[in-house]
Amino acid sequence: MQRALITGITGQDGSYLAEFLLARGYEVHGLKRRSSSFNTDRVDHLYADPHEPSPRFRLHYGDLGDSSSLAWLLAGLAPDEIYNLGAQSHVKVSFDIPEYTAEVVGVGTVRLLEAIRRTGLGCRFYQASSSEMFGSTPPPQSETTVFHPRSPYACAKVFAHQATVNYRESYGLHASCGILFNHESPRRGETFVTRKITRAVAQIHLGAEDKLYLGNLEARRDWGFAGDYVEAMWKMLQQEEPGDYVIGTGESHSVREFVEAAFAHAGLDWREHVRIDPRYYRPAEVDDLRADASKARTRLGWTPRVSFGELVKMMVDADIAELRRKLKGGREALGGPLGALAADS
Ligand code: NAP
Ligand code: F7E
Repeated sequence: MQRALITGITGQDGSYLAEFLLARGYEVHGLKRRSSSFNTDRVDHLYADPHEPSPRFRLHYGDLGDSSSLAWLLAGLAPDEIYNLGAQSHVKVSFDIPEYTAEVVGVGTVRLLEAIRRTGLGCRFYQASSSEMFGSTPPPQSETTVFHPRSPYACAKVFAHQATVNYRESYGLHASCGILFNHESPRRGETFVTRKITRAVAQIHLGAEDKLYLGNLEARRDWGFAGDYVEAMWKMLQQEEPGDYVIGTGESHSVREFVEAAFAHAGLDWREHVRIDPRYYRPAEVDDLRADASKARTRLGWTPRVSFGELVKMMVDADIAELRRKLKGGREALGGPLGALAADS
């Protein structure tokens, strides 16, 4: 049985990847941070009783800021594949906490690579690189496009990316970087723009809210479905030779187009509800991202399945269904107005 370790297993991608690997017969281990409140919502459905003789899904406390926990875990588990998805992944927040972001995203990756090297594991390694690394370089962006990062998050991802390439070249590690463009789902964090929009649409549709405050509506992103993208991560590690791959749909849309489509799907006119609040502007913006994923298509045989329109509908429908359930359950639906909830991101 193949054994995988996933950092960031409690995040959006970690949860889809864990499901994907379990379905392929893997034993899946995940790194989980200590938190004063529950942070395992996205993987609770995968929980296996640790008292069972050989549970195929296990979580372990650890942190990308803590080298010894990483080395100890690797030595004890000896995984065949490691997926490094853990990160402070919010671009706007990285301007507020740049040092922490660099520590977790950048140095955290080196900690993991160094733990692999020093324990002498012959495992395969996946690094979650990002289209944010391209920053202001115009589209389409491919594996050979120059990086021009525009945020502390993107700078840290460039460092982690280059460190991964360096460990591959220096020590022969089977290490691959997936340069993934934005990917979303009903499990997307609530302060990323797509989910912020679809949650607001659900609230407005069901009469729980009236306004949505957003920042720059003109930015363009290549949005795909997270469930499709975790398959590409796995495919990279099944190749005989490691390498770097751009993953995206090849189609870009503005934030405004996403807003229009989401409100229209719920029968609403977005102009009546959306307001601009400059607090959501970033010190430096990434204007236009669109993937040239031809290498992934030809070498990995990977193509996305879910279209932009299907993604918007999937997310709006899921948020409406979730809010209906909460309202029906008689619980406090959201704990405050949307503007307060989404405060600074
Ligand atoms: P996400 O939902 O924000 O999940 C991030 C994960 O990292 C969570 O499990 C989080 O734990 C964990 N984490 C944060 N700080 C940590 C630390 N100090 N030590 C260990 N774990 C830590 O992100 P995602 O959307 O799934 O993205 C997965 C990875 O792909 C990230 O590296 C992200 O930067 C990268 N990426 C994402 C996209 C995208 O569009 N989604 C595109 C390109 C690259 P908690 O649950 O406890 O917070
Ligand atoms: O912003 C604009 C904002 O926060 C998208 C992360 O997963 O993808 C993600 O980073 C765009 C930006 O994602 C609001 O200015 C307008 O232009 O959803 P986002 P991101 O910054 O693209 C990359 C690939 C990653 O690697 C990251 O980890 O939307 N925007 N108004 C807004 N954005 C937010 N969050 N909130 C707004 O109110």
